[in-house]
Amino acid sequence: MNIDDSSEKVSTNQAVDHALMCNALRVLAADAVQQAGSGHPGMPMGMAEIAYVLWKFYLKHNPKNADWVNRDRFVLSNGHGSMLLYGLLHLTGYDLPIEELKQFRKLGSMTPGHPEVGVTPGVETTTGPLGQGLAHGVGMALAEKLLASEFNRPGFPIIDHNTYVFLGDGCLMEGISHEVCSLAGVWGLEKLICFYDDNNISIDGEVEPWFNEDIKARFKSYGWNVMGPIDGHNIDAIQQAISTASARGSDASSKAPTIIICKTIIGKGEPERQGTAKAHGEPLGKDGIQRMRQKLNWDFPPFEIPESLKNEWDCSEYGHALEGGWNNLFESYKKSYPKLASSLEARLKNDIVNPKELREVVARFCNSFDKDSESVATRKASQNFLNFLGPRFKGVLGGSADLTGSNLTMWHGSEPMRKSESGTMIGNHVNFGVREFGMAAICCGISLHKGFIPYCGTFLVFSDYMRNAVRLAALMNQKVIFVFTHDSIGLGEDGPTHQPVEQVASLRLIPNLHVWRPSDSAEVAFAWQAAICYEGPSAILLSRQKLPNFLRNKLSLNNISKGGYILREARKPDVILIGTGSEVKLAMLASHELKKKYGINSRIVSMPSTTVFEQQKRGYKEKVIPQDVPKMVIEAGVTDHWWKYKPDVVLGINKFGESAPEKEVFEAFGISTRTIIDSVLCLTDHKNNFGG
Ligand SMILES: Cc1ncc(C[n+]2csc(CCOP(=O)(O)OP(=O)(O)O)c2C)c(N)n1
Ligand SMILES: [Mg+2]
Repeated sequence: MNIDDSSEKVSTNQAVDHALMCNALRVLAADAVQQAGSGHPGMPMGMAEIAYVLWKFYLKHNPKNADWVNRDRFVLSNGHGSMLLYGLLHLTGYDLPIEELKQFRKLGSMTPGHPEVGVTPGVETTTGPLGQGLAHGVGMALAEKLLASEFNRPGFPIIDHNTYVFLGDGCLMEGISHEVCSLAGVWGLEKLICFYDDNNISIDGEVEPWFNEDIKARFKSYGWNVMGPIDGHNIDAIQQAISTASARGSDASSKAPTIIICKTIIGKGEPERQGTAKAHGEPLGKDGIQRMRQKLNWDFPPFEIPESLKNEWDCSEYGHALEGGWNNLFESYKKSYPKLASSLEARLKNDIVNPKELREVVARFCNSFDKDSESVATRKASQNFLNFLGPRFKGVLGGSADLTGSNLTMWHGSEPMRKSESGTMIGNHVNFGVREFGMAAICCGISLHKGFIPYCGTFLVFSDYMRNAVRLAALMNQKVIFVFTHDSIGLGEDGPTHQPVEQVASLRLIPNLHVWRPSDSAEVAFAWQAAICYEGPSAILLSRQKLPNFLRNKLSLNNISKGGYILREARKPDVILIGTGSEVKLAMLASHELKKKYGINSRIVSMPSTTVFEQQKRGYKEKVIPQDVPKMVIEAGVTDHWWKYKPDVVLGINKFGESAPEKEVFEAFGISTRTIIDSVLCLTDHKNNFGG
């Protein structure tokens, strides 16, 4: 093996039997899949050499402190090969005992079918949905570059790490890989180093008939540094490639991410299945396991790794020294730049927005506009709020998928994020281009890295494009704020392709995701506050059209954060009108008329977040929506979601919209004060009494 002196970590121990080291990974994976009765042995067996060289000789990490802030990030985007990662974590000394590998894919184990962040120490992100791990990697590399640009000082490369991604054919077939690799190219993320497992196989067989593009040319056109193809089983070739790639990574002027194309044989080591789709996703079987042991000359029983090999694999001491060196550097940085150091420390703990200060910002904002007079679209109210929020808190990082002027995600201090001449990154608002899915997944990666609260915008109807990334953010409990504007048929003339009807309800189906649909400026501010304080992801749904601001007393103002509250009380209500977003205005208008013309008392419940309302105490919920009073819900979307509140009427839209000006579309669908009044009259039997 050709050892590069510049690498601190490369062992000069020529006596190490590299084949044995790699086979330890291979066999662990095959045995664990065999024991589990399901799983994917092919990828770990095919990428064993690449994984070995990277983890043993290059990856900067400390197994005894998986959260060390300046560690290199490792992402297994082809997450079906989870056993490769578990093997690596176990062997290098993470808190992942062999018993856990024996429990692969079992309930409650630390080794779930696909890697899950928060379950296994050392797993940086949840992968399995192909292509998204790569996007998380891009987000992590972007976060690294932004933090380095903000906090590093001459002689103090405090934030300075690589992001390594393993990916397969499947990841590159997925459209999201195009979105995010294009961005990584223009951003010049030189510390992003990807390994493409070019094994010519996916589940359906040899990939030529469905995946035949020129990957080299594709990545060159993105502006990447493309290396290979190399023999992905040749230790020297892999080592040389990583040396070159990481040397470029430490030179900001190279300004290009790297992809190393590695020709590999899936399932290498099992002579009958290797190189075929049969190796991809099923246990090798008793015979296959035996054939593998014979072929690899591996005489040890399942889950037994010889002590000498284990010692050679262990990176604990190396990691301890590495982090120690960094700690010393950080101590002197602290002395030279105490303010920067403490702000960086807070940022990396995700202590980005102080809740008390945030409450003050919300209060100041709520005092800044004239209630009951102004008419402002909630998307504009959101921008107004960001103008209060932005200057107070660094680390809130915005962006939009080419709809900045519509989503109003920029505030007066926003600077478009750009790569500077010297290769550093400037700015705090990201132009993601028309790449909704990539944007959402990149934001998830930024959040996983730590240091920022990312928020990103597009039209609500396109939330479907990014849905699985929103789902992963929810699964991982990452604080990403999705700003979805143009939240109903109220967007008007753009018509049914752009008018969301099922999206509000369908977002509410995602566990952990807090969905907010505010009705006016105050609710917008409280939605932002809630989203920033909530540890998981939130979606804030905003109107294109102008809406009035409502008067509130202090109690109802504070109750906004409960997700649903009494906005207008009526003594002994005859009916309760429940509305969200732009439809609260209609409920208010109807309520006035019901009282004036028919003497009907109506209570208005504004429900900006059903998700959050449902988490409130039973007593509170029953007080706001008692069972024994007739109820009507008004929301310009599909109605299914609402029946669980046992309303008498749900006024909504169970078909696609129409292209016409806002007011006409609302009228055409009967989302109007007239319909509300008529329904209430029927509901309360006033129709007969009043002859209506
Ligand atoms: C988005 C998504 N679609 C489908 C799958 C199911 N799936 C898992 S692995 C795989 C094939 C991937 O091929 P490749 O990346 O080449 O993996 P290899 O067989 O080489 O290990 C598929 C379709 C998935 N995990 N994610
Ligand atoms: Mg493949």
